[in-house]
Amino acid sequence: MQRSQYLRYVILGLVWWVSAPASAALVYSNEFQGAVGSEWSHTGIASAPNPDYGNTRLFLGEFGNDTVGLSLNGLPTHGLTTVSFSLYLMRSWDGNDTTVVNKDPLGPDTWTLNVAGGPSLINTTFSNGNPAGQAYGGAFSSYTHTAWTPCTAYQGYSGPGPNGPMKGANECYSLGYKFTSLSVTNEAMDSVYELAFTFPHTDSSIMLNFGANGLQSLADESWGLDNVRVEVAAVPIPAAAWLFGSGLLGLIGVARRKARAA
Ligand SMILES: [Ca+2]
Ligand SMILES: [Ca+2]
Repeated sequence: MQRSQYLRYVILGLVWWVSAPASAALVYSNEFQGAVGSEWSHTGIASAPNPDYGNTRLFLGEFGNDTVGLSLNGLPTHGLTTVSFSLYLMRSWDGNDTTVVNKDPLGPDTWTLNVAGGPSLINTTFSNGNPAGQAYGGAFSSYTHTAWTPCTAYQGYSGPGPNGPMKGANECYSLGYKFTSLSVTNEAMDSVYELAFTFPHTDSSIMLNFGANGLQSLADESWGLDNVRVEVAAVPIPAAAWLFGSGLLGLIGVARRKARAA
């Protein structure tokens, strides 16, 4: 093979490699409509009481100040991992409220997700109506899995916290949970957030820890998970690689011109 022909193949190979899309592979999904496997540290299933669902909207829960682990092994070679899920928040989450009632602080009511031995993906507070507001302020996710209209509650919030209760929630009052205390009776109180995180990860196994802290009892504040998906992908080729690649092509061009001139 002539050197120029060889160079052409190298260049074609480089162009293919740089322009090949990073395809994602779904390695795990669970809608919790059946039995839960040993990949989960907690296997309890709850049913959203909204009668519109006919008791068929099942999810992993209910949890309080628990750490709920998802352990996956045998992942294919990858550079990035994405975890996405529906977070169900039931009853009177207090967000940023630190008021102490009967020696018991109402909050902050914190929810977290981290990768064992890896990054913390979220560490925030949520409020299902407490006017102290919440730390989470994400925009509505574009991903929705039900016909429920995205919640518009508290859009005109002007309270003390940075974000109003239920800011960024995809659903409000849709699960059918009710809360009763000294001041309210059977008040609808729940929200659903569609969350997704992508992070660098190369190990063939992963342990995801979902958790909450600062909560009162389950009858007062609880949470659950649904529609959990884990995907892995190759690292997309960044702009720097394009520049490097085009620089390399330029160098090859110079080398060829020199070879021809010699
Ligand atoms: Ca479900
Ligand atoms: Ca609380």
